[in-house]
Amino acid sequence: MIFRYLIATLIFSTPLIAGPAGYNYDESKVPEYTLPDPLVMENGKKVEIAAAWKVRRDEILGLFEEHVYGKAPIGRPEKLRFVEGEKFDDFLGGKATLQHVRILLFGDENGPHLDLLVIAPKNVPEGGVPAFVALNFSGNHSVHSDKRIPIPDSWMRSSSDDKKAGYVKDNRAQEAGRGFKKNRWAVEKIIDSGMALATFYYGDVDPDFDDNFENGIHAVTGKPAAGEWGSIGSWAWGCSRALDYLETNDSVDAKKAAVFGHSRLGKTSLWAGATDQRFALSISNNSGCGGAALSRRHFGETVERINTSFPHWFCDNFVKYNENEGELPVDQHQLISLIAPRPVYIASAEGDEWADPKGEFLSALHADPVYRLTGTEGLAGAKEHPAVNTPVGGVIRYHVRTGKHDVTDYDWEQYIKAMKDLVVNKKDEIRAPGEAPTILR
Ligand code: GTR
Repeated sequence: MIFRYLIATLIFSTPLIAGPAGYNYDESKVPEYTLPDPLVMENGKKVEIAAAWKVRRDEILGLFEEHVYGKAPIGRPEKLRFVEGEKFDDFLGGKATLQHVRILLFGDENGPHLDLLVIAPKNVPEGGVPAFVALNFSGNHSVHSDKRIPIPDSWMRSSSDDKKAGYVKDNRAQEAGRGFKKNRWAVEKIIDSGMALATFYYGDVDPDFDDNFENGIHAVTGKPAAGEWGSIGSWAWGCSRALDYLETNDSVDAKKAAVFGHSRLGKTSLWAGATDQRFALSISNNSGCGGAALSRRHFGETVERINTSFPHWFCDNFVKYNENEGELPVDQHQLISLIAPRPVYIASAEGDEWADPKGEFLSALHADPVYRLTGTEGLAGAKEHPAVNTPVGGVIRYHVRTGKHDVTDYDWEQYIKAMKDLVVNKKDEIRAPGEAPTILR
């Protein structure tokens, strides 16, 4: 009896932390740190007017390229070509269309390609509807069980559960995986809100394993130099190619496109929003270390751990900051600042300590001065990490929801609302402060 009591006490008194042991999950153990000021130039000069932000922005962008994500060695390939499949108009009981589009990255049918699944409302107004450009982890066919969605032929990573369930076999997606991630995709809510979803499998651009950059897009562009893109940089580049296509699609208003990703793909969506200013909104869901979370806080995942577990994600120079975050010339609040003054949404989950929810909020808070300087209301006065399920902010929005590392309907409801407020109705529209040019978007 006493023994049972002891066991129960042990189980229930040990905090349930979602993350590997041996890392810091204790707020009191966060080291003292000083963040680089996004509004102070490398030469020490303060950026005081919005017009000067562009110069500082270029500087910060260069630092992220050189030290964190790596510079993309190519932009839009000259021979980029789109092959549109049939557009079915009976999707979701006839209220939506479904179309498969192959983006031939270098125009060659046998060369690298990215398959985009475009789901749009059937009746679209002149000029098209706003769209979520979203990276997916497990293939377009995993997003919805419709049999017409092609199964990817690219290399696919798989968990032991995915293998057991037969979703992935020998690193190839299988028919059995049709729709197996649909709980993460609020397809019907998106359509009912008059918006489109354009999604692609990130592994089409670059396979997510340490292959010494021999496959995917790196096989074409060559082994990256120390300051050139890793996989995250290439996935973000893929988001831009998806947007290139959407600019040609009549159902979509490509000027109202949000880039969305979860976890490692949330790191990617922030980098995509930073590097491609055509994105009207950038959404990072539970992106954590190397995404929205401040590296210097040393809470949950660390730079050393991420570079060790995933050596292919960032550029080689990033390794210099393993256990050495204080020397980083930037921190992740400056990644958010690169998106200013365009809207950004950062979302955390309470049970996702590994991603450091508070550190994700603090990035938003420390990017706020840039959003204000560039004429927006930024976080709209929010100063403290908010209570769960209480979204805060203006053009910078943030929420921490209950639950674990995941994408839920609650998250999508907030993103759809942000899209309506910030992209469609421009409710939090940029005001014109004294000397600022009206719009820097
Ligand atoms: C984890 C990694 C995180 C996060 C996550 C994911 O293993 O440590 O940074 O990116 O994977 O992408 O699912």
